[in-house]
Amino acid sequence: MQFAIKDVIPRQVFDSRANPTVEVDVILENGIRGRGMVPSGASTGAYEALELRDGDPAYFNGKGVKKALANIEKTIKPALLGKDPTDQAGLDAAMIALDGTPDKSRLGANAILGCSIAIAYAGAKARGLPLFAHLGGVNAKTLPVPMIQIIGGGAHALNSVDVQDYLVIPMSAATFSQGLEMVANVYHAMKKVFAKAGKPLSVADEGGFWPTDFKSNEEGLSLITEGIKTAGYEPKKDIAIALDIASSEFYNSDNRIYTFKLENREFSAGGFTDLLCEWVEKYPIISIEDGCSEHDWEGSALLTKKLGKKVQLIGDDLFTTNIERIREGVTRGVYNSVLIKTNQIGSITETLDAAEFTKNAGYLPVISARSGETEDAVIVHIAIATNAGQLKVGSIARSERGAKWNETIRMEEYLGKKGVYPSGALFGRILS
Ligand code: 2PG
Ligand code: MG
Repeated sequence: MQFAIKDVIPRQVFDSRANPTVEVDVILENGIRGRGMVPSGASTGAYEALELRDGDPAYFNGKGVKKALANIEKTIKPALLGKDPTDQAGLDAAMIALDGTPDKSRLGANAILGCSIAIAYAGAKARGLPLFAHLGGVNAKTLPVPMIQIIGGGAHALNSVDVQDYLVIPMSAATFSQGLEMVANVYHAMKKVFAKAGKPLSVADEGGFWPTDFKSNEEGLSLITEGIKTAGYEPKKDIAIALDIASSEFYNSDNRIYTFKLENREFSAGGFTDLLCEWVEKYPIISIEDGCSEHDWEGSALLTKKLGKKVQLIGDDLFTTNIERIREGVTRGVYNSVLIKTNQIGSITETLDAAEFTKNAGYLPVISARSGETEDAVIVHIAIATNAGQLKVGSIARSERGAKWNETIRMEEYLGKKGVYPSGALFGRILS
């Protein structure tokens, strides 16, 4: 078989935070090569699949991935050699069975995912198709509405603010490119807004602005609203704000308290969800991710009761791209949207399954990058393959982020008139 897998070559490379990560090349008999690179989170959910690190403090603070590489070499590679790379579901299932644990802790989710992505690229090339078409079939054609970080905080900026991501979503753009252009205009306008406010800046992990002297978490909301106006847009109608509160990072499960360290304030779930309601009243917010902790189902249900008809409520740490957890959320009526991250679950097939399950449940899937990224753009193809409608990548600046936005521009061009762009209409149900 000229398209059979002939070789699997794992190596350790570096991600955008200079941490080691897994890269895998899958090579076919006829020389075709597919390459997978594995991203890595910082504010990771407790229920994520296991990222296998070496744990040797003398080597990259324990973050080496040599054990994952060895698992690929010794256990995964022999199972893949001679196999058909277009059988994504079959090969992913084989790797999952070889691991045999619920959280991929034997071989490592990073080992399995690196191979899974490389297989996907090799399979697409073998079929002469762009990756999204290989994974999604003939009706894969929806370009994602971008969700783009303007200010980074939380674990991505030494906790200078408690809220992790202040992002924007273009609402009135007619095409993906136009939406990106609008966000780029806001990004540049923000430089003026920060200069006027006299804010010293650094760069957060996902390429967004990192203001080092915020006095409150709310400051980011008023500054971005000003940035939207400075760029010539009408807040909410043209460009809306999205937040990733990442509140698991500052929730104490023992006393069930949320703490904003920056402001020295403590909240019960009731108080914290009230604060989020106040922000929604005052600012052009359309989406809130992880408004309550991954350990706080009751708070999450309360937030849904208060805002579930007005705002997209995304579960990231709460759901961890895991169908069992998404099912629990749907059954409890918690949130209305799911963040989908490849390495939270650890294979392409399970990622596609999670997106499909989310859509079938009537929730909105948002395909997402991690804070530690690479030049790989597989998530763009997953977004189009699943017709998910939304993509969250971090900032519009920095090349590991640009790799995704630029790949989407290319796919928009490739799809041409066939491409569909959902625009702000995507939020019709929750805006009504
Ligand atoms: C998140 C991501 C991206 P991390 O929380 O959604 O912003 O961060 O990859 O660190 O989990
Ligand atoms: Mg998140």
